[in-house]
Amino acid sequence: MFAVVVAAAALGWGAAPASAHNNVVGSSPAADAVVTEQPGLFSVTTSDLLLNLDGSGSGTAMVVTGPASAPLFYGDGCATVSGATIETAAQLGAAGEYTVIWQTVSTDGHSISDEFTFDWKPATGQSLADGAATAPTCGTETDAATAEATADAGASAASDSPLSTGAWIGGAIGAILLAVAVALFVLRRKRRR
Ligand SMILES: [Cu+2]
Repeated sequence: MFAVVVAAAALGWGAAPASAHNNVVGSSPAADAVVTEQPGLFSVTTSDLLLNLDGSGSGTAMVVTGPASAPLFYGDGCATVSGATIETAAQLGAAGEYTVIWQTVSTDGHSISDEFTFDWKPATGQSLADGAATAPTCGTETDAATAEATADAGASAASDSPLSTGAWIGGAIGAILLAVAVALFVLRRKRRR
């Protein structure tokens, strides 16, 4: 699996101009797919290597949300960068349409983000996750624990409106800009030597 990703990254690297924006070449699950078993991992593969700014995937985030009627959030919001691919782990909840929202940093240093949807029709015997009422922010365990407690509390907690996906992306873009600034600063220092 890892070798395939690396090979795809190498092909993308050779085919695309070095300064180009990465394009999305695929995802797992595929966009608009009907999914019947817990995928476990969700990924987006792009046409070129992604910037892994500090080696820990800062500037990259993914969240799985759904179903459409009363969206909850699944996973911890953390995503890992591997070559041209980003991925996150999550267990899905009730059946319905789910959206994977993601963002990462293109080879040229630009932030790229998008989303795709798929249809979750769990086969019998699939265990379903509860989901969280608020969007996860990777690395803040306290927020995640609070969100899960809120979700468990049920309908009475519905007044805590979930963070909109726009606000979620907006907050993370600030982190990306900072990370890019740091990366450029480090690159300049290296060139001077
Ligand atoms: Cu670009």
